[in-house]
Amino acid sequence: MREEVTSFDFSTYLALAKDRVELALDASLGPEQPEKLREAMRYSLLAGGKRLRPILCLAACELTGGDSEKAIPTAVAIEMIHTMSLIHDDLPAMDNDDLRRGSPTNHKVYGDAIAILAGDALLTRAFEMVSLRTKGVSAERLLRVVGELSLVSGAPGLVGGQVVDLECEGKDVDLNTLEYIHIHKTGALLKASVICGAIIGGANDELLEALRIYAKSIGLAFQIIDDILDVTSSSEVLGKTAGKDLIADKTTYPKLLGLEKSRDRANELVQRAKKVLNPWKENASPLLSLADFIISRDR
Ligand code: GRG
Repeated sequence: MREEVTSFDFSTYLALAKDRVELALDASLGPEQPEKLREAMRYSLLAGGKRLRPILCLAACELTGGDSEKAIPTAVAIEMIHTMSLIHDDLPAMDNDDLRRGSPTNHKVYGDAIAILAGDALLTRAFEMVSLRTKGVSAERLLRVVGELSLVSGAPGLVGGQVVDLECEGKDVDLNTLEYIHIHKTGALLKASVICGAIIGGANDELLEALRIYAKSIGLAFQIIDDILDVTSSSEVLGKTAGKDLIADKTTYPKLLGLEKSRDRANELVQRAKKVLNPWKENASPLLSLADFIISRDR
């Protein structure tokens, strides 16, 4: 008898998932008025990007055996929160950058005031996506998702991480503080992406706990690689200004540990993330490959 060989084709999975997310993002913005606000929201939301967070959300929902179509509005919401955080992060009062996703930053095109308001509108639209535009998911699960997204967006998540990051510029920062910044500023939304997808799919407590460890580990690994790419890559490849951490005098993993040890740390975290999903490995190929992608990516 011939043994059936099933291998998971990650690049096809990634390309299909990305197309699915792009279509949903495009459909998510209606005829917002005034026109300028609508343009500014679309400009950044549809500017490309890896779409890693919504893809993680859909993959986590699939792992639970849930219908990932029901997680699409949440996946879009998460990309909206991510995009608004990039718009605000690039403002002159924050990181002051003029290149994002290979194009001029939102405020460079629309001005600071509209960029701030486009970010605000994307953030609030995210909560509309989950609460009003999701079909076939219980109110109890949606409320849990709204709770996760509220926490991750605010002081206990991105905002808190950003404040500590800004306060630490030009100062000596130890590894604990650096991890605090990374976990809040970057890791939290990656983690919420996985957890929200799993909640929509109906994950039990055991799987949710494993996914929390998986997501926390890949979230930190993601930012370590981001720090490394800032030093080793170019603005053309990254689509954002390379070497920015050095210019802004920020503490990074490579600065504290060196490149090799930073890579080792990211590798360890990804191995840990994959190990915790062992009991579900039959159905976890997308999440396992996404963990590998996070450290092998070049942008
Ligand atoms: C959410 C209310 C609210 C406020 C935002 C400005 C701010 C507060 C936080 C900054 C968060 C930030 C920009 C963190 C950096 C995260 C990061 C590494 C972004 C790059 O992610 P990629 O590589 O980008 O996934 P693409 O373009 O591929 O989506």
